[in-house]
Amino acid sequence: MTLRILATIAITFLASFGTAQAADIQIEHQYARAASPIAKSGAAFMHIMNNGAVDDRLVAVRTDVAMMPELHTHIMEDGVAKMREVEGGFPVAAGGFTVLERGGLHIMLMGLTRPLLHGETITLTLIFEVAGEVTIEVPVDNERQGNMDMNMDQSHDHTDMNMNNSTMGSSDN
Ligand SMILES: [Cu+2]
Repeated sequence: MTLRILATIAITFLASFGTAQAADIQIEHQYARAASPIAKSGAAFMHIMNNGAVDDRLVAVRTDVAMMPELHTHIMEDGVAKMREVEGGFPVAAGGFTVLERGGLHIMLMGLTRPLLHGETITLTLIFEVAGEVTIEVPVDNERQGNMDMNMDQSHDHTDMNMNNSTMGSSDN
């Protein structure tokens, strides 16, 4: 009897691995911006929630507004803030979330095919290792101040700016 229950649990557990899908990924607070109308690149920021039972990873982005979307982070090198492409993408833990924000992880829209005009909406297709493709609409907000979204968001508790905490456990709700 006990074995039978264990087997059932095991099968359910294994099945949950195979069924991770786009529905498990939830995007909130997304916006994009460009420093100026003639900027050759822009960036997109958002909160990525993983409601699934499997750790996932944002591995690539596709969009018609940029020829080379890249996954970037900021690092300090000799006291100078620099951007760097993140090999392997951004992890999003099962039941957790990852914050893309100014000064931290972000989607860099390299080689803009057109200006990012304030108030318009662009489309990004986020490609996850497990969940597959998630296509989202992203408003262009060129007036938003850096990290202001931290204050506007009462639903999550991420007041710590430290990048090591950009991927946290299930502390949100
Ligand atoms: Cu960048």
